[in-house]
Amino acid sequence: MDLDAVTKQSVLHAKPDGLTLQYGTAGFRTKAEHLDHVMFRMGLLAVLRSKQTKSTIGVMVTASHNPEEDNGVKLVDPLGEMLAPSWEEHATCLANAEEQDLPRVLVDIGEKAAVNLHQDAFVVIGRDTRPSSEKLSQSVIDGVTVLGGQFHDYGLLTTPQLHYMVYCRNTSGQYGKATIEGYYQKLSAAFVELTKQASCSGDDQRTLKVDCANGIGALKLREMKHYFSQGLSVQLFNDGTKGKLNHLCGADFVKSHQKPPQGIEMKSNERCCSFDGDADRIIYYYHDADGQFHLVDGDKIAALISSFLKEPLLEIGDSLSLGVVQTAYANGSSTRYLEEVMKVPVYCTKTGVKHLHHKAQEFDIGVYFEANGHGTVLFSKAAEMKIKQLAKELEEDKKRKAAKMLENVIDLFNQATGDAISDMLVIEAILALKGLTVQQWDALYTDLPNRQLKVKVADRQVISTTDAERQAVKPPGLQEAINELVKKYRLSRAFVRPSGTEDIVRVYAEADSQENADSLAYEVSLAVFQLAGGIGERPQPGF
Ligand code: NG1
Ligand code: ZN
Repeated sequence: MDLDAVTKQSVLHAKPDGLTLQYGTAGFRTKAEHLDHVMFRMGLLAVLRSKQTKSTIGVMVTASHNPEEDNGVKLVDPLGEMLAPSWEEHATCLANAEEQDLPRVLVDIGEKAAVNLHQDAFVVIGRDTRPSSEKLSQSVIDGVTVLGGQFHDYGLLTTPQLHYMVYCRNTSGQYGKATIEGYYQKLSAAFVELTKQASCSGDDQRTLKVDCANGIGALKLREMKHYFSQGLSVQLFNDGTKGKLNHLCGADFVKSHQKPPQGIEMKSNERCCSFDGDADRIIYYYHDADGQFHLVDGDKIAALISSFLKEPLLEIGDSLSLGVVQTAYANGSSTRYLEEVMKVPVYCTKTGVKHLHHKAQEFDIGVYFEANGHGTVLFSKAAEMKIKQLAKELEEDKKRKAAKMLENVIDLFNQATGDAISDMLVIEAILALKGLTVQQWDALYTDLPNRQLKVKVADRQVISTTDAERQAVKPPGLQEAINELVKKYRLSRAFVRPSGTEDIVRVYAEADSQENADSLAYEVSLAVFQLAGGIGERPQPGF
């Protein structure tokens, strides 16, 4: 390591005094103007990680569903996964090191992680459409270069596309070609193949309105739609030509406000969906004939997909294990439906896809979705090989067809991470194959009314949780207070946890009616405010 060069370059990406940031569930995230030094240093770290793993590492510059003024950065590990936990710590140390300590911290990480500094390093970089992203990704490149790493800058990409590139490069192209055309071709071919078996349904069913959150999803979907146009026609809204990123639109807005985004024309019973700002989340919704809005969220996506998968799995007669992974935010009705009606095992992990992804790897087929629409289906290598073999060998026509269908499903899901585009194509294929309308899909079960709120506190780390974040163990008295409040309502549940991406505490409540879910959420917010050091205005009732 040429530490002198690092020191010299680092001055050009100086850390503001006193600023400390934490590598959270989605990397670093804050106002864009505070991130230049973090980007440079993540370039440095990516080189070390690449040398240590002897693999290509990804760096994505995005703040996902957060406001346009924010930005963020996260590293992508060799198989498309989130960065390993011990390296998250290295990332936090490196980002917070004062200028003069930077060389020492770098050497320290190198030693602790036993990095062979003579190894070559290769880093791939992607960014979203935020005005700040181009300059910030240049800072990443400066960091990579000063440590002698090689890089490829993909420029504008969705987050899942960058994960895909990393995965392709580290599996010698076996998973797919590490180019944007490679991504379009792989997914579109699987989609077209899968939907071939659908009996032709009316035109109506094969059009989808997509709210792109004024983000990168619009650019990429516009390029990609020609590849699958024979199977599906998508109409793009909030495509970034006028509105602001994630402002009054996008998956996060729709899910948390439980209402349609601005800028989309919805006719009754028309199927619509929203991506978030970096296109790794997708949420569906529609207006019924009475003008009532219905949200079809990540939980219902998981329900649709797992019920779809059960049939061909049964048909091929091979006992491959299927499991669904959720978080505490999963609607209680969805968990009940999956366990009691679908009879699939359901597991709950902490919030953040890395936890879900990890758990899902324990199954032959692991379906994981956060309620907010981030998720995918993972097939173990063994399951994939078995299915591919059966698709070739099986004599009986029906069985072979089932295996072939599963084979296409494997190719259609982004195996590296949750991906709005890939998930959208899977969902559209299932609806077409099953001849289902969005209303029929929605009717699988009825969501319990729920409400999510945010509370500002002086230090959100005063709250600590257990049982996959469903119980608060600190501060004293908080869980007892929540238990008492929950008892007042029917079919109720509530929990609180410090956000991993924002400086707030999140409150979740569900109950038998919207009114009750709202008042339970409000009462729990008050308890948090009082017992966990609330700051600013006290929570107010009503929404
Ligand atoms: P935090 O801020 O830790 O709640 C949010 C989402 C997560 C995940 C991350 C990363 C909720 C309640 N939380 O995390 O599910 O998507 O952002 O983007 O939706
Ligand atoms: Zn996102």
